[in-house]
Amino acid sequence: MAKYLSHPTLADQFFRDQGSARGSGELSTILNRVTLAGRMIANAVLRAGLEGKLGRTGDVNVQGEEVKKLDAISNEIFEEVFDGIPVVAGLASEEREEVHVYARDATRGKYVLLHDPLDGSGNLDVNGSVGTIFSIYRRLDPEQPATLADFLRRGSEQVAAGYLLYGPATLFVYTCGGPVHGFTLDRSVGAFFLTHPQIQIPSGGGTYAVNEANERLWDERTRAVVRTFREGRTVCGRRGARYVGALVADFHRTLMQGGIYMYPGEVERPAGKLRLLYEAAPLALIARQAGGHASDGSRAILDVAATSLHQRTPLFLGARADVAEAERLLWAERPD
Ligand code: FBP
Repeated sequence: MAKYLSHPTLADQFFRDQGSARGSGELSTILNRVTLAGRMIANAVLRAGLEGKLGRTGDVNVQGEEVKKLDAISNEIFEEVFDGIPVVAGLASEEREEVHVYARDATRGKYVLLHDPLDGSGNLDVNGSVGTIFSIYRRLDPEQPATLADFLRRGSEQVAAGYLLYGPATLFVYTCGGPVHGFTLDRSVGAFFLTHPQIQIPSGGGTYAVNEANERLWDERTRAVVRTFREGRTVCGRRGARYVGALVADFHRTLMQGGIYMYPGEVERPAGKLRLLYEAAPLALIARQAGGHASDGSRAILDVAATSLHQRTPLFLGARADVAEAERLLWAERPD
């Protein structure tokens, strides 16, 4: 057992070892840059109250949502961190209407990265957990300059995806299409160490997470689904209720303990609130690789081909049996 190292396995060495079969090492470089951006955002979140960076910028983003100061700062951190390396040709962000293509030699940059730089930012001013979600694709034609087509993809084409969770500890969870691995930040040395290798979603137990205050917005089928989970009448058995209000935090609990996260469509907003490309699809890849599933209520999230950058989707995400039960209830002959 190491005497001084927090844990024997450092994230950057782990990425290289895992990627050695792939050879190029470019994906490892990108993942290391994501953890760098994550450490910078974790620090910005930690110090925001001390540096007057809580609250709003006064702007409204493409989503029609008020932008928090830390939303803008986190997005700028990503743009700066990835500007310095040639392997990423461009970024797409919840906070930017258009894709951000780096003005340099177009034949470099085999990859593009999509991200929600600060998910759950409504929690910031109350010191709640928040997160970052990222998704990486190989470009369609690296010989050509990056275009919107490189970003409008099907989730099953992702070469890597994951998230950072800024909670009591800062965690980094990712997959490159194989197992899901989790790392914990040792702030004293600024390094991530492997603490959760080969994560699998437990098949039983856990929680159901949904904003039940939205019940008035749902159709009867959706109300029946949530009522069945609330009353413990699903085929999976009883689930406790938890709702943090940050997708990353609610999903991480589901990944570790089991159950389901739901953000259903609404009568007036059938696609719901969450975005396909940089919220649902990356977490859907994590869920699948951890033995779980993600659905929009009828289709697997990973099968949905994006047609616009900020398109929304209903989301049922978590243990395979729980998501299947939600789908069954949504399409049952008549709501009970
Ligand atoms: P952003 O904060 O990045 O816009 O993410 C959307 C989100 O905050 C999720 O993290 C969270 O699960 C959900 O919205 C909460 O929505 P609501 O407040 O309507 O329950």
